[in-house]
Amino acid sequence: MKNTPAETANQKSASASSLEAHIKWLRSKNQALSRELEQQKFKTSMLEQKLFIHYKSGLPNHQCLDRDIQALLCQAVKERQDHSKLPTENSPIGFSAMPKCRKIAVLIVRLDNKYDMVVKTLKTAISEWVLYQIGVRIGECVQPGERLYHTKDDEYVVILSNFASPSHLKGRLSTIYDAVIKPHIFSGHHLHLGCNIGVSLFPQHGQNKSAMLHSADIAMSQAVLHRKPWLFFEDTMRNSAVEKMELQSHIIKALELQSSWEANEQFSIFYQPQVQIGPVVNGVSRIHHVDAEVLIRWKHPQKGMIAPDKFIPLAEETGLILPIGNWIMFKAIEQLENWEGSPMEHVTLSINISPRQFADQQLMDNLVAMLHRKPSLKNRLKLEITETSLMDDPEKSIQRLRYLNKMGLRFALDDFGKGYSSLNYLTELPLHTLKLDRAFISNVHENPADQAIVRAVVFLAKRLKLKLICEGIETSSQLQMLQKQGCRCFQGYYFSKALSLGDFTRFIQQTTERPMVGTPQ
Ligand code: G
Ligand code: G
Ligand code: MN
Repeated sequence: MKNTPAETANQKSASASSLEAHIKWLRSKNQALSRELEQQKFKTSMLEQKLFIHYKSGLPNHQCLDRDIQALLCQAVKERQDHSKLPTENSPIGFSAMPKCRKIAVLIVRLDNKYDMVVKTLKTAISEWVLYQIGVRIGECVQPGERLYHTKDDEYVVILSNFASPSHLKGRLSTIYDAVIKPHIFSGHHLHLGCNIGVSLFPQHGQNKSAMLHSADIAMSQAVLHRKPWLFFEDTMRNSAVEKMELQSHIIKALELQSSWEANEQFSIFYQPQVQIGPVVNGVSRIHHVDAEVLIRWKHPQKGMIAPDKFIPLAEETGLILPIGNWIMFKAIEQLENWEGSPMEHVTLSINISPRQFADQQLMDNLVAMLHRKPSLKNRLKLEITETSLMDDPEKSIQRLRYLNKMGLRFALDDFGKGYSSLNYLTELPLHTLKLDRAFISNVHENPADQAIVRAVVFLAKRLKLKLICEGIETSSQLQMLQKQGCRCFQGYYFSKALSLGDFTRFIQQTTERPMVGTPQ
C-alpha cells in the first residue's frame, strides 16, 4: 500500500526532527564528555603538582629534584665531552674562544635542631609559615636558570650555576646562609633558626645525581658536626663517612652478640670511684665512702679497645645509644641487686644519660617500672645528665626530673660549668649532685681565678643543699687546693681510672678508712 503525499511529507518531517534531536543529544553528550575530559586533565595536573610540589612551601620537591638534576648533569657531562673534542689551547682557534665549561654547585641546606623545637612547641601553622618564608628567602637569592627545591621539611636543595670563581660562590653561599638565619618575627617574638650547608661541585665531586647529592650530604653532616655555616665536600670526608658506617655496623653486631651469649660480650661496664674524703686531721685524711660512675668499655675482637669518645657520639647521632643505654642500665641494676645484703650495698652507681636517652619516653617508663618492682634500688641509682639534655625543652625536662625524683631516682648535673649554665634553673631542678667540670680543676692549684670559681661553686652547692663532686683530679696539688676551698668529694685518675668489677671491689676494701697515700698537709 502506497503512502499518500501528505503522509510521506509527515514521515519526512518526523525523521528530520528525530535526526535533529539525535544530533542535539550527541552534541550535549560530546560537551559533557569534553567537560569530563577537562576535569580529568585538571585532576591529573593537580595530582602531578602534588607529586612534584612540597605542600608546605609550594616549591618543587625531591621527586622534581631527582628528575631535573639527572637531566642537568647528563647535559653537563655531554657538554664536557663535546668540549674535550674541540681544538685545544695550542690549536689555531684557541681554547679561550670556546664557551666556558658549565659549573654547577649543589647545596644541601639543612635547618638546625631549633626547627624541631619550633615544631614541638609552636602551632603547626607557624612552623609551616617558617618553612614557606625560608623558601621565599632562598628563592630571592637564586638567579634565572638556577633551581631551588624543598626536599624534606627541614631541608632545601639549591643548584647554582652563576658563579665565576670560588670566592664568588662563597659570597653567594654567605648571602643564602644570612637569608636563612635572619630571625622570623611574629606577634612580637623573634624566632632564630640556624642552618648548615653542604656543597658539592661538578665535576670535581661527582658526575651523576647520586654522587653529587651524596657528596653534598656528607659535607652538610660535617658542617653540622663542626658547627660551620657551610663546608665544601672533600675526599677525606668520604673516608670519615665510610669509617662511621663501619663503626655503626660493628656496634650493631656487638649489640646482637651481647644479647645472644654472655661469652660473646664485647661491651662491659667499668666503675670509676667517686670518693668522699674526711677533713685533714693531724696531716692525715681518710676516704670515708666510695661510690662509682658507670662507664662503658668496648673490646672489639679485632680492633681492640674502642674508646667511648669514639663511639658514644656516633651512637647518639644514630639512635643506637638507646639499646646501648638500656643494656648499661640493665647491667648496673643487676649489679646493685647482686650487692644487696653485702657491704657493697652502700655504693651508689651513677649512670650517664645522653640527651637522646633523656628525651626517650620508653627509657623513662622502663626506669619507673623497674623502681616499682624493686623499691630497694631507690637512692642507690643516680643519673648523670648534662645541661644540653635539659635545654631542648626546659619545662618538660623539669617536670620529668621532678616525677622521676619522686619515684626515688637521684640526678647529678654532669660537666657543670662547661656549657651556658643558667643559674636560675638550678633552683628549679630536683638535683642531688653537681659535678664540677674538669676544666676548672686542671689549673686550680696555680690559677687564682679557678680557685675563686671553685669557692663560689662550693658556696652555691652548700646553699642549694647539693652534693659537689670535683671531676678530673689528677695530682695531689690539685687535690690539696680543692680541699682548701672546702671540697670533699672527688673523681679522677689521681684516685683511680675506671675499674673492672673485681678491681673496684678491691679498691673499696683497700682504701676505705685507711690513711691516704700522699695525703695533703
Ligand atoms: O669513659 P670515658 O671513659 O672515656 O668516656 C668518654 C665519654 O663517653 C664521656 O663523655 C662519657 O660521659 C661517655 N660515656 C661513657 N660511658 C657512657 C655510658 O655508659 N653512657 C653514656 N651515655 N655515655 C657514656
Ligand atoms: O663527665 P663525663 O661523664 O664526661 O666523665 C667521664 C669521662 O671522664 C670519662 O671519659 C673518663 O675516663 C674521664 N675521666 C675520668 N677521670 C679523669 C681524669 O682525671 N682526667 C681526665 N682527663 N679524664 C678523666
Ligand atoms: Mn659523667
